[in-house]
Amino acid sequence: MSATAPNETVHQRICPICEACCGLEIRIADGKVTSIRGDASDVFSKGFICPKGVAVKDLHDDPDRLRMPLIKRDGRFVAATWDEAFEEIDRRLTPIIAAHGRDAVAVSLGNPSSHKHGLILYTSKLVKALGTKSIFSASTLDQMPKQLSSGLMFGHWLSIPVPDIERCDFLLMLGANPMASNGSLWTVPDFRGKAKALRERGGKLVVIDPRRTETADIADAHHFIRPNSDAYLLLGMVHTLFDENLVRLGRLAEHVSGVDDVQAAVRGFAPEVVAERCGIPAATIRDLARTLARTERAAVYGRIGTCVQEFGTVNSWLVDVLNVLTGHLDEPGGAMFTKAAAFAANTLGRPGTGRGIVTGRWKSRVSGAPEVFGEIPMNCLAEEIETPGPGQVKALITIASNPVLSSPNGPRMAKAIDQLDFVVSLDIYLNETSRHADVILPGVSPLEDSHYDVPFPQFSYRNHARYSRAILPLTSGQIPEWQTMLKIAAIAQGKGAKADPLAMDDELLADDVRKQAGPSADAIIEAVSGRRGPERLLDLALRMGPYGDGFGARPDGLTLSKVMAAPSGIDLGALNSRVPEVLRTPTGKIELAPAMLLADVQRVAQHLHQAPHDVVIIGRRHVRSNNSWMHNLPLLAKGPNRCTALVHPADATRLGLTHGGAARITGRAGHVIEAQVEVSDEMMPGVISVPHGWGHDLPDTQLQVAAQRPGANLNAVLDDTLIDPLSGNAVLGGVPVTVVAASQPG
Ligand SMILES: Nc1nc2c(c(=O)[nH]1)N[C@H]1C(S)=C(S)[C@@H](COP(=O)(O)OP(=O)(O)OC[C@H]3O[C@@H](n4cnc5c(=O)[nH]c(N)nc54)[C@H](O)[C@@H]3O)O[C@H]1N2
Ligand SMILES: Nc1nc2c(c(=O)[nH]1)N[C@H]1C(S)=C(S)[C@@H](COP(=O)(O)OP(=O)(O)OC[C@H]3O[C@@H](n4cnc5c(=O)[nH]c(N)nc54)[C@H](O)[C@@H]3O)O[C@H]1N2
Ligand code: SF4
Ligand SMILES: [Mo]
Repeated sequence: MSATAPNETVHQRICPICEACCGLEIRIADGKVTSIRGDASDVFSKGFICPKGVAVKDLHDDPDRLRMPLIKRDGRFVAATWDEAFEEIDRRLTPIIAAHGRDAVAVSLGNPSSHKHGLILYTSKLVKALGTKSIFSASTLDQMPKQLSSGLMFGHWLSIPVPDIERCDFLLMLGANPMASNGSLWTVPDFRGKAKALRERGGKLVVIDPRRTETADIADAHHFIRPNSDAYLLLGMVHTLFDENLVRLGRLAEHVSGVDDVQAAVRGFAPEVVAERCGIPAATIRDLARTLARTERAAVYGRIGTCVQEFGTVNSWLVDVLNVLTGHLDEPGGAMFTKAAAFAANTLGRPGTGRGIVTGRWKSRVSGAPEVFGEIPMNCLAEEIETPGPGQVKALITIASNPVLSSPNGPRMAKAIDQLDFVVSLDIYLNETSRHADVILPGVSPLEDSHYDVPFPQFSYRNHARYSRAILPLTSGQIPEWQTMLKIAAIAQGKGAKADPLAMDDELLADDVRKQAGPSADAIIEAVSGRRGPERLLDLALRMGPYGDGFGARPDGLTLSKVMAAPSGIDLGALNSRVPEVLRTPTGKIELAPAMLLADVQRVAQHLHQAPHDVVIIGRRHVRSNNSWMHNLPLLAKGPNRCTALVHPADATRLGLTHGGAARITGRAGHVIEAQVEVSDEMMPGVISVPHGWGHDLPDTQLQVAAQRPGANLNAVLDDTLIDPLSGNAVLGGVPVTVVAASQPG
C-alpha cells in the first residue's frame, strides 16, 4: 500500500475472477474504489488485465450483492442476523441428518470456491464434519477428465502439465480459447502477448476447434473438428508417431512404462481410418504429428472443449501421451510441471513415488456412477434428489454454485432442488439457484477479503508466490466465509449454532499438524500461533513447502511474512524439469497405458463409424462474461447482445434462419430456448454455438441489471444423460438439438 493524493491509497490485489490470477492495482479514497488497472510491477502478470478485473469495482458496489443473511419465511426472503441464520440452519438441518443420515445432505461446490482461499481451504473441513458422500461440484462440468488422466499417469489429481509457452516453438491447442477465457488449467495472463512472442521467434500456434475462435484468429493455422471427436484425431496422431518411427522418449525413457501397450491400442486408428470421423484430412493429421515430433520445443494442450465430451478422459490422456512420446513432457518449451510454493500434493511426501489414485471407492445410489476424487457427477444430483429410498438427498448446501444455470438440463435441476426439505446457499446473489434456498449466507466482497490462490500456482506458466491483503474492512456485521463454513461444520457435528469458529479452527489445525508432523507438532503449532484461519494454513503450507523456511531448517526460505512483504509477488523462476521427483505413482513411473484408459479405447472404436447428427450445439465464452454470475455488473453488461446463436451460412439457409432473426432450439428432454441468430462462417457447418451461463429471466431473483437482458440458458437444451463414464464428467458439447426459425410453429 502506498499513498498518492492525500486521501487516496494504492493497493495491490490479485484478481479473484479467473485462472489468469492477474495482479490489480486498486485505488481507494474514502472507502470507495476510484480506479482499477493492471499492476505493472506484478512479477507474474506484469500489468495485464481484462475488463472483468476492472469490473471488480462494480462487483463491490453492486446494490444487488447480498450483505446480510436472508431467511425464507412463508415463501418470501426476509433479512436476518447471522445468529438467526445459523439458528435456522441448526433447527432445520440437524433433524434431517438425524432422520435420514449424513448422505442425505448434499453439497454443491461451484467455480468461485476455487478462487477464494477461505472457501477452498475450508471445504474439506465442512465436508468432513458433514460426513456425507453426496459431494457434487463444477469439476464434473469441467476438468475432471484431465484430473483423472493426470492422476492415473502421474499419480496425483493435480499433477497436470502446462505448456512452457515462453520457450515453446510449436503449440497445438485443442478445445481451448484463451483469448476469451484467459486460460484454464494453465495460469497464463496475457496469453495474446505470449502467443505473439512465440510467433515472432518463428514458432507456430495451431488451433483445433469447431469454431474459428478469437484464438484461432491469432494462430498460424486452424482446423475445424467435428465436436466430440478429438479422440479420433489424437489416436490418429499417436498412430502416426509409431507408424513413421517418430517416437522419441529422450530423457524420459527410463521413467515411462506402457509404450508397447499404447502402440497396440492405437493400431486400428490410422489417420486414413479416423479422418472422416473427426473431419480432419489424414494428411493434416500426419502433418501435425510430424511437426510435433520434429520441433525441438513443442507441446500439446487440450482444455475444456476436449474434457466435456463422451471420451473426455481418453482425450485428456492422449494429449499427454503425445507429449511423452515426442519427448516434450517435462522438457523446457514442452509440457511441464509447475512447482507451487504451497498446497501442492506433488511436493509433499517422498519424491518420485506414492499411492497413486483410485476411483470408485463408492458408487452413486441411483445410477451407480463411480466416485471420482471424492465426488459424484453433477449430472447425478437431480436423480439423487428425485429418487426415493434410503440415502435420498433431502437437503443441499450450495457453496458459490449455480447449478440451475451451469449444469445440463437446468430446468430439471431447478425442479429437483425445489422439492428438497432444506437448502442453504453460501452466495453473494439471490439468483437462479439461491432463490430455492431457505437460508442464504452472503459471501464477502473480494476487496474485504485477503487472497492467495490455492490451486492455480500449480498450473502456472512460471513459479511464483503472491498474497494480497484485504483492502477494505468487512462490512459491519459481515463474517469471513471460512468462519461461515466452520459454523455450518459445527452445526453438522451437533455442536449447535453458537459454537465458536475460532476455537474450532484451533482444534482442527492442531489435529492436522499432529497427524502430519508427529513429534515436532507442538513447536510448529506454536510457530504459527500468531495467525488464524486461512492465513495460518497458508503460513504452514508455505513454510513446509518446497521453497519454505522449514521452520528454521532453511532460514532464507519463504514464510507468509516474506510473501506479504512483497505486494506485487515473488517470482520463483521458470519451470524446471521435475520427473521423476514429481511422480506419485506406486511404480514411480509415468503410466502411459493405464488399464482403465486402454479399455475405454474399445468404446472409442465402437463409435468410429457414427454418422454425424443433423445439428449439434457447443458453447463459447466471451471476455466480458464469466460463467453464470457476472451479468449484473454494468461495465460488463453494456454492449451488444452476447447470448446469440452462431450459425454457419449453409445451415442458416438449410434451416430457414436469418441473421438477426430468432432460432428456436429444442433439446432431447423437450426444453426449448430462443436466441438471436448470428450467421457466421466462423462456425463449422452442422454446429451451432450458444454461450452458457445465461437465462436470467427466472422469477424471484434479485439481479436487476442481468434481468434486463436475460439471454437464454444453453443448459436447458443440453442432455444430462450424456456423460464420460470414467470421470463422470458431463458432456456439454456436440449435443444434438433441433433448430428452427422462431416464427415457425415449434
Ligand atoms: N453448457 C455449458 N455449461 C457449463 C460450462 C460450459 O462450458 N458449457 N462450463 C462449466 C464450467 S467450466 C464451470 S466451472 C461451471 C461454473 O458453474 P458454477 O460452478 O455454478 O459457477 P458460476 O456459474 O460461476 O456461479 C458461481 C456462483 O457463485 C456465486 N459467487 C460469486 N462470487 C462468490 C463469492 O465470492 N462467494 C460466494 N459464496 N459465492 C460467490 C455466484 O453468485 C454464483 O451463484 O459451469 C459449467 N457449465
Ligand atoms: N471470459 C471468461 N473467461 C473464463 C470463463 C468464462 O465464462 N468467461 N470461464 C472460466 C472457466 S470456469 C473455465 S473452465 C475456463 C475454460 O477455458 P477454455 O478451455 O479456454 O474455454 P472456452 O473458451 O470455452 O474454449 C473451449 C473451446 O472448445 C471448443 N470446442 C467445443 N467442442 C469442442 C470439441 O469437441 N473439440 C474441440 N477441439 N473443441 C471444442 C469451443 O468452440 C471453444 O472455443 O475459462 C475460464 N475463464
Ligand atoms: S484475465 Fe481478467 S478476470 Fe482473469 S484474472 Fe485477469 S483481470 Fe481478472
Ligand atoms: Mo470451469
